[in-house]
Formats: sequence, C-alpha cells, structure tokens
Amino acid sequence: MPYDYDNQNIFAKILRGEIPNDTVLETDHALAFNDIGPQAPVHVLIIPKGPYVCFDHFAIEASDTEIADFNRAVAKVSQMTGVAPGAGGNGYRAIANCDDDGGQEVPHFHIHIVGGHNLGPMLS
Ligand code: D5M
Repeated sequence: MPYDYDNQNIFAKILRGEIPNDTVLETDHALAFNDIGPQAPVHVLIIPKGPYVCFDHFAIEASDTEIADFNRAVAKVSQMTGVAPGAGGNGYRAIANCDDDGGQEVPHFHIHIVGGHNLGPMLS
C-alpha cells in the first residue's frame, strides 16, 4: 500500500518553520513541541523530521539511525517533563494514532506523551 505524504500538513509546515511551535526538544531527526490543545498537564508531541505518515510507515521505511534518534527523543521528553519513572515521575501514556480508524488528525507521524496526572484506563 503506498503511503501518500501530504507536505502541506501542519507538522510539515512547522518543520519548515512556516508556523511557530513551542519547542521542547530538537535532535538531528526529531522535533518535540507542546500540543496546542493539551489534554493533561504534560502533553508533548514528538515528530520525526522525515516525511512519514504514520507509525508503520516510519517503522518500515525510516533508517535505523532515524528510528533510534526518534525513540531516544521520546524517552528524553518523558524525562525532561518529569513524568518518566526514571526521572522520579508517576508515568505517562505514549499514543500514536493512525489514519481514520485511529483518529489521526495530522497526517505526519507523531507520538503524544501525555501525563502529569492519573489518566485512568486507556479505553474508556
Ligand atoms: O493529534 C494531532 C494533535 O496535533 C492534536 O492533539 C492537536 C495537535 N496540534 C494541531 N496543530 C498543532 C500546532 N500548530 N501546534 C501544536 N499542536 C498542534 P492526532 O494524533 O493527529 O489526532
């Protein structure tokens, strides 16, 4: 199945510097910024800099270097925001929505790190 990346999506515009963002972390292959409509005290989005539509696209087609850098960026955000157990926090949820049934709004792969209070059961 072909992945059809729309380079006019809002995260592509953020990566090109066409619209502002509240950056939390930038690495060689990833950018993390605060979600514009936070659902919890901590709500950060981490995106790869490459043009990947969703998780499976990224995991299958990105290089090992991009994947390692992205995973580390997600972990660093969880620590920097204080929600990671390794940073003394009480935990967090990492969410990747994919396509229509997954409720994905922005078609550029991203992980949500959500935490800062008890989130309860996932499917409720
Ligand atoms: O989630 C897409 C998320 O992207 C949603 O939580 C809002 C957020 N969003 C949309 N535009 C912006 C800007 N400009 N800055 C920061 N956050 C933004 P999804 O998983 O695709 O449903």
